[in-house]
Amino acid sequence: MLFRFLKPSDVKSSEITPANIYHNRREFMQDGARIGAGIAAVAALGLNSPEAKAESRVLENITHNAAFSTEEKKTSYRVVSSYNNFYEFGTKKDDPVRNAHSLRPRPWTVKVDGHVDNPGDYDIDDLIRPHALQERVYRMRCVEAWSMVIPWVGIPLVEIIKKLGPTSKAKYIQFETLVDKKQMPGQNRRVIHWPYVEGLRMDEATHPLTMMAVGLYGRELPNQNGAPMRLVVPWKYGFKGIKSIVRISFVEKIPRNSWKRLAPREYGFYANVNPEVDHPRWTQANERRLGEFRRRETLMFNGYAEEVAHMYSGMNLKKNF
Ligand SMILES: Nc1nc2c(c(=O)[nH]1)N[C@H]1C(S)=C(S)[C@@H](COP(=O)(O)O)O[C@H]1N2
Ligand SMILES: [Mo]
Repeated sequence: MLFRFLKPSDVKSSEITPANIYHNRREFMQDGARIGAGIAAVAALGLNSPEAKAESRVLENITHNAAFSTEEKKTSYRVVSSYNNFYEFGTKKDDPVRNAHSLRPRPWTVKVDGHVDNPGDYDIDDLIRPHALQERVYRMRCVEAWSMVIPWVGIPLVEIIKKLGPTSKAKYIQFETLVDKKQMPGQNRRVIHWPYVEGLRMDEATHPLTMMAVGLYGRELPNQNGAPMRLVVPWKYGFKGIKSIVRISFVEKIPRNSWKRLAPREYGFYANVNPEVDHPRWTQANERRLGEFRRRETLMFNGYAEEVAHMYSGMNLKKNF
């Protein structure tokens, strides 16, 4: 039993099962039996820290969107919240869960600028609250060839875009993460250029699958998953899903996203999941779903080809990787 740190008596079932939506208790609390040893060790380490035990707040009035959800087995909450990439808190997978307690997700202001009718400084609650929260279970695929299935809570990004009103000059949307060395100690090291920057072409940003997430498993986002709001684009590699967003800019030119800026031969702007285009240092043809042993074949556009392939027709995806 690898998860001996978390005893069932530590958490009452009424606290871990969101009252408003159904989640299988086994998915939420799944023990280490089916999880590979390395991952289990990381997850156990994470859960042994006090902050990992403090569950985030339950979100009210969430509608489960079955039409946009996979029915594949969800990755357990403990793995989703303890095996993370979030370089602002360190470069190891278990750094974010151990260090992200210093992030303060409220109050939280988002600056909106560029080619847009309604620029300004928005309180996160004014951006999100007018819209109905949805739960969508998405397959997520990291560029490092591991994958998860995550029940996100959020709103379609297009709802925010409609409210902000981009002008015809806006061809791309660009996002930035908070820069604050006190809250994000990993920013004391220049492992990547701060702020973390990501972006989407406007048709990708307004695609109905693209979400601004504020929660997972029926609760507010744990800090290590990008509280209080982060992007979710399920047909792209995970690095497009920028966390803890403080700025949204509507721009004419293609954004200079962080990973492409750091290593342009290895990471592109589009970052569409594509089993036919390998990373220079490893294959992208298959992946390890966290919690499973046998590797899976990676699907074109992470299995969302029917919904998104039309946006890239006529584009050379080997060149535009
Ligand atoms: N600001 C910021 N956003 C980020 C990252 C990061 O280091 N900093 N890592 C990205 C990568 S590589 C991945 S795979 C996903 C991981 O999201 P998760 O930890 O919620 O699963 O976040 C992405 N968003
Ligand atoms: Mo990633």
